[in-house]
Amino acid sequence: MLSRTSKRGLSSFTTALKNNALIDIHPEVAEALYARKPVVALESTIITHGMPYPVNLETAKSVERNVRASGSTPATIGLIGGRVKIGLEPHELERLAECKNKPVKLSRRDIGAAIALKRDGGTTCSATLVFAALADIKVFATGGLGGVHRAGQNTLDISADLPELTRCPVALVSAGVKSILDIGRTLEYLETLGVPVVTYGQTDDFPAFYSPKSGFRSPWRVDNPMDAARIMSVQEQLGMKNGVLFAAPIPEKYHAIGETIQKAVEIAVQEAEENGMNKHGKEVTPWILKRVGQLSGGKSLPSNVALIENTSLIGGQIAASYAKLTT
Ligand code: PSU
Ligand code: MN
Repeated sequence: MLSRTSKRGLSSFTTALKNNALIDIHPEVAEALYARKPVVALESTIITHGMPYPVNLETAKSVERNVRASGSTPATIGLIGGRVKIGLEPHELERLAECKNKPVKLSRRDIGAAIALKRDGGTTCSATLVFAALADIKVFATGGLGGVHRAGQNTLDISADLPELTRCPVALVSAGVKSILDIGRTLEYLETLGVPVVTYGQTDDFPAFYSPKSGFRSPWRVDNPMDAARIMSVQEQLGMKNGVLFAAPIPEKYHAIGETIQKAVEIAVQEAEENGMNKHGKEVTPWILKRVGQLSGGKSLPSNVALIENTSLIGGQIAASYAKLTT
């Protein structure tokens, strides 16, 4: 892993990135990293597979704006024609959002093949964590982390996002995990992996994406960006290689509608089981998300947008606090 912790590390880090045959780091992002300014990674599966066009494009732009508003530099990560992009140009963001070149959904296992075969791709949380860690980006904001699917103890459908958090020293800010998943088992599995789970806000509950409460308690809670940054800094000082999950509940305005959406979630999950959708690997999550959108009469989309706008703001604040703490 490249590190910017020493002067020597700093120069070898930028040289290695500049000379990397596979990765294009956006000049604005490279400059911020070199100057040790705060940077927030953003994923792109939510653009290619998580939301319909053009809401996906508008949301990708608004989360970048929120990161900037909090004093950090956004780095949306994705694959364009087999090149890893850390920071996307507007035309690249559009290309992914319009799905012009049939972008694939990329988790860690897909990275080598998709680059070799020159594909476009949306990076899931797992692949985004891989590239954020490579570039020494400390914070990553998204909507929902993947998790253990319902009946995952039988199907073994457990998102690659979870083990990735053991390998990448990155703070992932999400609105928890979706109630399409088995939230209790997801938290158990994160405990087994040794990944800290911290609710960000005024509650002990672990949030459930569309709603602020899952009924499961988070082991830890912070309510300001500096405390979050301190947790990251302690782990770094101890040489720990794992990340942290900060779970920020959806804004209050969307709490009531969360209950309606939950009914759509239950129906969608049931349908997925009945038609065997729950056995089709990486298509499961996009299929259920789309179905929840249809069943809720489009009500789930504004909630999805709002919660990621919220996590991007918080992610930007945590990154800014971390930079203050460590420079
Ligand atoms: N949650 C959302 N929208 C999404 C995803 C999760 O609300 O688009 C994406 C994220 O990129 C996450 C991935 O990493 O789904 C998890 O997919 P799977 O369950 O196949 O691991
Ligand atoms: Mn899966």
